[in-house]
Amino acid sequence: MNRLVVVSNRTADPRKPAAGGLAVALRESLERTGGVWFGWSGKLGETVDREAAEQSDMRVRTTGNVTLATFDLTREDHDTYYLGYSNGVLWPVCHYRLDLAKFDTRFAKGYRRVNQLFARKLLTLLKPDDIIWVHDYHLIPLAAELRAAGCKNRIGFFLHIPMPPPLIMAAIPEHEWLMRSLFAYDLVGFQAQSDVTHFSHYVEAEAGAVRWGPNHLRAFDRTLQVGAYPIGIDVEEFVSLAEAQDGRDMFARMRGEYSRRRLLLGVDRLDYSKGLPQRIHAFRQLLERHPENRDSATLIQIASPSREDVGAYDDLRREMDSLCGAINGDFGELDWMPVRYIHRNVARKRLPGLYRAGRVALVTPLRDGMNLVAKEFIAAQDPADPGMLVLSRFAGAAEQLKEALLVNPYDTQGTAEAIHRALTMPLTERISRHSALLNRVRKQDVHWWSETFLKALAGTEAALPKTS
Ligand code: ADQ
Repeated sequence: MNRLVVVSNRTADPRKPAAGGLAVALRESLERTGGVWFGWSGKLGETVDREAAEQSDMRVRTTGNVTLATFDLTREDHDTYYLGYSNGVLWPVCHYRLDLAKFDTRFAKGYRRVNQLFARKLLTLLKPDDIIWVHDYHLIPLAAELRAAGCKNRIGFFLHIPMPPPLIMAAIPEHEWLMRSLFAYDLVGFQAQSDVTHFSHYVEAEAGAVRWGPNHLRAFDRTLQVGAYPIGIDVEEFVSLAEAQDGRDMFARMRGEYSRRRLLLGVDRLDYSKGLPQRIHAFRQLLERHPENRDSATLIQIASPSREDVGAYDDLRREMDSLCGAINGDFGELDWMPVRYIHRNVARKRLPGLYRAGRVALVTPLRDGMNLVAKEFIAAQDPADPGMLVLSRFAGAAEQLKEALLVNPYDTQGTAEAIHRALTMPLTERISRHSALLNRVRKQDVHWWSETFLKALAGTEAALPKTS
């Protein structure tokens, strides 16, 4: 059995409860194959001397059957590769926010340099028949760097964020290099079919790629397998969290506190891609257009702090403070505040209980690779009296979750009407929509996701069309 080597910007100990869905998904394959998870430690090395930093040892820790290997970055590498290029160029552009992108050749250089560093360090750990799975936008050129150093292993890549349409991608000065780099992988997975389409259109238009059977593209003298592998959640883990003491306590507290009112929920990282100001505007319209919801509906918006050292996030924080303050000032009563805005993280064990107390979830990003909150909300509901999901059509999850109320978050009035419909939806309709949604969330869970991707990666050569 080939050993699995996972590479991502940050690693997580898969045995720790707070490790999150990705770690849970990969745990099984890592344990089964005695695998390695390799990435940045999250720490900045003391030294300012890059050469010394490069030679500094990796931290390699093996627990059970799984090895975690991490290394530190220098401050400059962190500022250019992580803050500058990954989160200041790729994140905004992939979320269609060219206005927020900061194109700077220093960032591009740092991004390439750190990918080369990842490659050099990773090569010291690799065995010839390891299967390598690289994650996300921080590491697009990693396989190309590995190949340049002679690596022949099978390498797959999964992009957790959206692939933008060709003309948006083309705004990145290094777009051609980035997209060409993807052809060094054997399999490239995206969240949604629309991402696959954008990528195919890009390489067809910009690189003269030809389609090679249903799942292959040929360009730059290589044949690449591509596909949509929508990431899911660990439904069983989520249900057991909902049933555990913390989950039940949270549910009882919320139901007690809001017994007279219907609860609307928003749970996000405070990120401009999540459409938070637009959501507050839509909720305001709801109160204006349907005053019967005043005093009877409360929106709890949790927005966990995120990337606070990237400038665009400061503006968003200020905007949210001001919008929530204004709506509470204009509509609030002595015993009712329309919005409870909480700029903090909520412990993972409390989320299911909170979701279950919600009558409506507002998952309305302007653009999102997938959005796992939508799936977590569905998994946490009581099937006999489920809450309703209002979901942006621009979230990757919308391709799968058709029975949610799909909205265009830029359309404030339309979103307000959908929220009203969700709040007033009859029980029978809620039950039938929820049961269809839950089926799909269960079937295509996070285990399905990792197994399907890894199976396709293992079979990439056999899957090559005969004509190639
Ligand atoms: P994120 O943009 O971080 O991830 P998302 O999928 O919404 O987005 O959430 C990831 C996890 O964070 C979920 O498990 C959720 O419960 C948790 N979370 C979010 N807000 C929280 C809060 N305020 N408090 C506590 N926990 C919170 C990227 C892409 C997504 C894609 C994921 C996985 O942007 O589109 O779904 O990766 O591929």
